[in-house]
Amino acid sequence: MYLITTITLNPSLDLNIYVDKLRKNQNNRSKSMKYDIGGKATHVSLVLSTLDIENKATGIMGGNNGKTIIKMMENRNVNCDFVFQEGDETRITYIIVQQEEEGTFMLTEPGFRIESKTFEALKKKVKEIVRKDDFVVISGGIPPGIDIWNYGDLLNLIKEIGGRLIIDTSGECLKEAVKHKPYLLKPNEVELSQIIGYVPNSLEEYIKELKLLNKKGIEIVALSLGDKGSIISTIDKSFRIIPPKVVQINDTGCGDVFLGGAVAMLYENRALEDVFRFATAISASKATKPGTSEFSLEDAEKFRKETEIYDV
Ligand code: TA6
Repeated sequence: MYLITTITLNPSLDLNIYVDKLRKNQNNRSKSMKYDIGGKATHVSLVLSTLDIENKATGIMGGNNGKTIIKMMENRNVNCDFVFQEGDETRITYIIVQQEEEGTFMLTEPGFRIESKTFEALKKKVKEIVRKDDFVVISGGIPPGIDIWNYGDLLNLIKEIGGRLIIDTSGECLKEAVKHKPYLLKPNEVELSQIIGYVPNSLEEYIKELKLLNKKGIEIVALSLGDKGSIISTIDKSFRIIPPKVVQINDTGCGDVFLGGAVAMLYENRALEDVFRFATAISASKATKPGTSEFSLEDAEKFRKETEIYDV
């Protein structure tokens, strides 16, 4: 059986700050604060490990923040094997969560500058871990010090080994990812418009563009429409998914947990509709939790039954 490797090039320690409502030019006294595991491919590993699906989480970490994230992940049974850059500190992302109304405010830092020897060490580690037919999930952007050529090199390396790329990214990285024909690509509407050069204004236009990506060799395109759900497209079929209505507490990490649910079900060779029904349900569960990496399999089972799917 193949393994699943998740790569987070620019992880983050998230600090969730809970306030009644964020008010400008006032002292917003937080009601509580909570550190949590920042998303991206780390969240995919959390979902896989929660489902007892073997996987390995790697990427680049630094300092006490990096050690804190790894300890939190290992406490949730994730097998971590990160490259450490001495003397630097993994960034913190500040997420202000309002309790009087829906919606969060996120403040991110760029992350520390990656030295070339660090990136070489990561590529060496990927060569050691990844085998032919393994799923390799790469989520998020690239930190300072890693340019788009380095990113392309990493994707090339994985394809040369025969790994199946699953990519969730944006901007220049997304354009580069398309060139490497990933097995699964998960853009949102803004990210899709970045690669096609315009904003589709009908479901038919979206389907046409997703099919063009399938024809370019991308097996599965999962277009995220946020809390409106998603459109899933392969060469043979496409369907629209409508998520259940939930009371949203903190939407941070929903996209990453969605991808984790999809990867888990793909690994178990489920039918495509079941793959993304579960992905939608576990993502909905994440939205109802106060942290950035929290979800519940029990809630996901309930939400799975409330998720609608129809062919388009
Ligand atoms: O996708 C959610 C999340 O990973 C948060 O947990 C927070 O770490 C943020 O995104 C980081 O975003 P960035 O685009 O800066 O990597």
